[in-house]
Amino acid sequence: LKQKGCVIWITGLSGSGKSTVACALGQSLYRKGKLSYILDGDNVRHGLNNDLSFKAEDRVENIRRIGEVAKLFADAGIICIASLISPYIRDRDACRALLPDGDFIEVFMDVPLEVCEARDPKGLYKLARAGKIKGFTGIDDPYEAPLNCEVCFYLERCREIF
Ligand code: GGZ
Repeated sequence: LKQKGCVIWITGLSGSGKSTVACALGQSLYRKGKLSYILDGDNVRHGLNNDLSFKAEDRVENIRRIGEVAKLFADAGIICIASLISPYIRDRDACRALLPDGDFIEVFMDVPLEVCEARDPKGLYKLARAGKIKGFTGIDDPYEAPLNCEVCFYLERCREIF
């Protein structure tokens, strides 16, 4: 196998375009003959992580498990694209620390809350504002933006893509 594995970790608010970028990246890698696999927080929460809620300690565990699985994929020579809110710097850094230097590429979807909220693809912000979802990231739960990410998608660029 000629391919070397790595982890591309996409972080950002709900509705910031993580899954869209993950998908586009997966397709682009496929066209180049590279094997990749997407671990999407929302999907993994239906299976492996279906015992976890959105409380802080469960988010920590969600991120930890996805980080460990992503490392297994990278060890197997696969480009693993992890796409989850992963709101805490500490936990993203812990996932980074699992991999050799340079093998963890952090991608920040730098889209302001107002823009994500205006998009509201699943109507979740509306429910959160109405108090029907408690502890929604960006509304009444924190999001810690990366300080040292490898790639940053700024709003202007995102407007072009979406
Ligand atoms: C944030 C929530 C919540 C709360 C449900 N807070 O846009 P989506 O719908 O498809 O993606 C969000 C997804 C977040 O799961 P993650 O595993 O990525 O989160 S974390 O990394 O923080 O563990 C959103 C939906 O689940 N969702 N309730 N309270 N997002």
